[in-house]
Amino acid sequence: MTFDERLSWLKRRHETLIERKNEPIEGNGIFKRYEYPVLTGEHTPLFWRYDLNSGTNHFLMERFGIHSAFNAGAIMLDGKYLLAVRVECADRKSFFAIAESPNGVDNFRFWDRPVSMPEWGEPATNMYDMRLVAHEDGWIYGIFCVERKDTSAGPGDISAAMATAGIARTHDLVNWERLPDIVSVSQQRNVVLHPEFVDGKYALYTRPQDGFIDTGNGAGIGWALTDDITKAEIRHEKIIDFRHYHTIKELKNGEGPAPIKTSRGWLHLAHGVRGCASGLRYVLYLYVTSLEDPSRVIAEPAGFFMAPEGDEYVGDVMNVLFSNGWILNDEGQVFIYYASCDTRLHVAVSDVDRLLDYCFGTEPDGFTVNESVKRLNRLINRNIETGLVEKVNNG
Ligand code: M1P
Repeated sequence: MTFDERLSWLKRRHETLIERKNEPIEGNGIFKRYEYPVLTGEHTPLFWRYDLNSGTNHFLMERFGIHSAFNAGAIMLDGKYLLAVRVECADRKSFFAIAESPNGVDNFRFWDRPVSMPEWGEPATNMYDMRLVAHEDGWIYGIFCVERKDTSAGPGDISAAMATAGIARTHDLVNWERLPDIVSVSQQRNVVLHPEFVDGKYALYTRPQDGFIDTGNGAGIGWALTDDITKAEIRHEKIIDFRHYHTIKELKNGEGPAPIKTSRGWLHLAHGVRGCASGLRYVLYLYVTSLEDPSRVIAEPAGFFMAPEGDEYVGDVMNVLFSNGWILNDEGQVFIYYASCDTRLHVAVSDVDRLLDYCFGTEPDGFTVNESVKRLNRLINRNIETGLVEKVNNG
């Protein structure tokens, strides 16, 4: 292929990928997955990856490797579905880039430039998993994990790292004002800002962890209030959603996007992690907290809401679903942006009524096998008593 032929081929392939229509797949009645991922590394603009000048790149080869696009914060602005995507380069660093779509399920196109996030303190080695929140104070906040080398580790330990919650605010997702990293005695990842003031303070969902990977004594998703977001501190942290033995969140859990306010409570999406022979398994779950006290859990259905399926099992970090973004549109539809295996981003669509019905209509975990069987029998009994089992069996 000549340079020009190859360029046309690349352009055609890229446009076909971006304009590909995405169709819903009928499922469990709680949400609908979509046929294709909404974003992958290949969705990034060609001019990010290729030097398009035949004089300096006569093979038209990639000059900047982009590997994946996943874990995205999400927000609706001016009728557009916007994602603050974690884009990972071939060099393992990830940066944020905004992608927009007119309908939330396909045609996601990256803005021309990645986010230039101002530094605060020691430059970050890596940044990821931004939670976008339109706060009632009028700003849009992004809270994200800032990873830096742990310089206190021994000389041979080159993997030791520290996780801190970075925070920045914006009105347009282009110009960002970086605020001081959130002060906390423990390391923090998966920190999320509650969209409203609580007792006149900013409220944060936290995830205390003793180490960079292990949560150690960190017992679950925490809650902390802070007076001033321009120098936010996690001082008194109470755990609101606990890890628990032999559940989907035995090893760790973490808040997903900021919760959605509904008539029956704050609707939360989170991830739970357990260990198994093949490593860690990340799944998504929902819970609801009280409108009067957003730190009080009032519903938590047993088990996972979403777990990897089919191709979603495979990728850089196997057996992982992770979400840090969802969008509620004016019609009450909820667009859940979830990533599989730290590799690509998907969407599942549901609505508030359905998600609440799932949360309040699904019994909680009883923590023993007998309780699970009793729960199943209660459902079977209801179906038998209403004559519906016979009806279904006899067509
Ligand atoms: O690799 C799976 C996920 O691991 C981390 O999440 P957590 O802190 O809850 O373990 C994050 O690095 C996340 O980005 C990643 O998807």
